[in-house]
Amino acid sequence: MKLVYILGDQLTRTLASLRGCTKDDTVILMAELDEETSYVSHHKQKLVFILSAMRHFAEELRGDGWTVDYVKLDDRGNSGSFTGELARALERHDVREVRAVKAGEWRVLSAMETWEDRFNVDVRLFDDDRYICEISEFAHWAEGRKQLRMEYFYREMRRKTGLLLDEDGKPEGGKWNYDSENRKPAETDMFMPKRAGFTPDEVTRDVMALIDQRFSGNIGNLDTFAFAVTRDDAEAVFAAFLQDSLARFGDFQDAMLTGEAFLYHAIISPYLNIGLLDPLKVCQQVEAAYRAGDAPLNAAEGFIRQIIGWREYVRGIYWREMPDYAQRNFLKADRDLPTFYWTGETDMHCLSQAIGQTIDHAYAHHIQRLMITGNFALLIGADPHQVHEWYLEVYADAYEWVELPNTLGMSQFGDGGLLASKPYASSGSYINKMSDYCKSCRYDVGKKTGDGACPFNALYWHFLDRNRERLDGNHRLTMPYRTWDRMDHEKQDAYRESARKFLNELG
Ligand code: FAD
Ligand code: DLZ
Ligand code: SF4
Repeated sequence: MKLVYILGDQLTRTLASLRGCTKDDTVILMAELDEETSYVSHHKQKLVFILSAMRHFAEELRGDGWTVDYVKLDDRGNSGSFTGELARALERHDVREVRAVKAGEWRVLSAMETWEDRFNVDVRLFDDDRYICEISEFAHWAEGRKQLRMEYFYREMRRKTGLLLDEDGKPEGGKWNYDSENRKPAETDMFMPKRAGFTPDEVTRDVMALIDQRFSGNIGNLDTFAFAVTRDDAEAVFAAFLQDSLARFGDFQDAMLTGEAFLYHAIISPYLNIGLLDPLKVCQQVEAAYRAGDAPLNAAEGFIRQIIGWREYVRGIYWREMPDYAQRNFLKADRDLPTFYWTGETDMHCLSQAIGQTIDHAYAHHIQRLMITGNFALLIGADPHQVHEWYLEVYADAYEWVELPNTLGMSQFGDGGLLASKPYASSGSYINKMSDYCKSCRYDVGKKTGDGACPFNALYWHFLDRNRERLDGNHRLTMPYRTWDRMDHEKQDAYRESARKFLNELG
């Protein structure tokens, strides 16, 4: 018989590995594994989400008539690894062919590639065709280009999918990108849709008990768990987004507001990344909403760009640059990430908000990740590998293929500008412009140096100053370096001194 191995982020019924299989001659293997639940100290909600979604998916497959051999985390004899569980399954079943979709992570794909020799059985590994751009297609697109930029890749993906093109194949509305219209700050009296939540069923409650018992020391609260764990519920989350949030998604994409974790964001990355939602389908639904007059173009284009643009682009970069990508550290940063990243206990209100929401929901939206926690880590010179591990731990949507390029590349400039054209570094004024955080902070965002000054202000100039040799050639930093050079020496020294004092106190 055929054995189809389905990994925890492959919960899609139309997987390439299942095509051509018959239900009477196939066993599907799924396994909850120590190695996967522990390669970083995942947020408790992330663990519950994945294991509960796996258990529900196994039931869905059984309901369709498939035979599923499902190994639970606490089953006796569970070896704890993908390879170990394949070995045991080969003893249980009379298998002539093992089939699997290639893992999304380099670490696991490398293990898969040893299986044929190790087990002396035919192993067929399939490309993961749930993405819009194949890995080889990205490599072909990137080949020979002096600089890789998401915008040009994105236009190719628009042409490939036909999304938001007019009858002549030109971009809808005449422009490819409406990002400049998507930067409105939050207003405190905005009417915000409520996040769709789900009461945990028995399966989820069982997993919660298991995770509470085994991973009690991991970050996160389970009492605020509200993720969908089935395809139907994930689709309901997306339907609610289309109805309540999409129209304002564009305008307020970068906004941040105290006590509001979700604003007009979709909160669908966890579902996309494990296969409960399909990326092309959600983009087509967004286009349909635009064409029906239910959402403006800047919202629809902004949303579609994140998915067929950024999401596919970072995946392409990951597979092109691994395995050494994970070790890059262009700025030679080596400071430990402060312990408040795990507790949220800091007087910096922006950080305590972004981290507090992360602890409560295993979620923070893009600008919080990039311009609050990411920006701060970049400015203090935190070791990018530690920063990468933190993001991999704390977010329910975190898988290395998408998290690593976003963190190490986009946020920490660890790849020296391969992914992003400049470091995403900013002083407190950007945070003040896009949020209401500074209004209730102990620090004064308007004060540049000295006691009570917003730490981001001095840290920003200190970052540029200490990294000058490495960053000087970057034409997008010409202006800030010019401003720095025009400052009188006393002011420069005051910035240096303030930043040094803050960093010393940070430890
Ligand atoms: P929305 O704002 O509603 O956007 C819709 C969708 O667009 C998202 O669901 C996501 O699938 C996609 N998207 C948007 N931006 C990106 C991006 N930069 N890269 C890839 N997809 C994108 N996203 C992950 O899915 N997993 C991660 O581990 C992850 N780590 C990140 C780490 C850092 C430092 C940064 C700056 C960003 C990271 N992102 C990651 C991207 C982005 O922050 C999340 O995809 C987004 O916040 C998910 O929330 P949402 O579904 O409400 O997104
Ligand atoms: C992330 C994750 C976790 C926490 N647990 C499991 C698991 O127990 N079993 C499983 O099959 N997959 C899990 N995953 C997802 C895998 O880590 C993911 O499939 C690989 O990293 C390849 O992308
Ligand atoms: Fe953050 Fe500075 Fe604003 Fe405080 S004043 S919330 S530290 S940006």
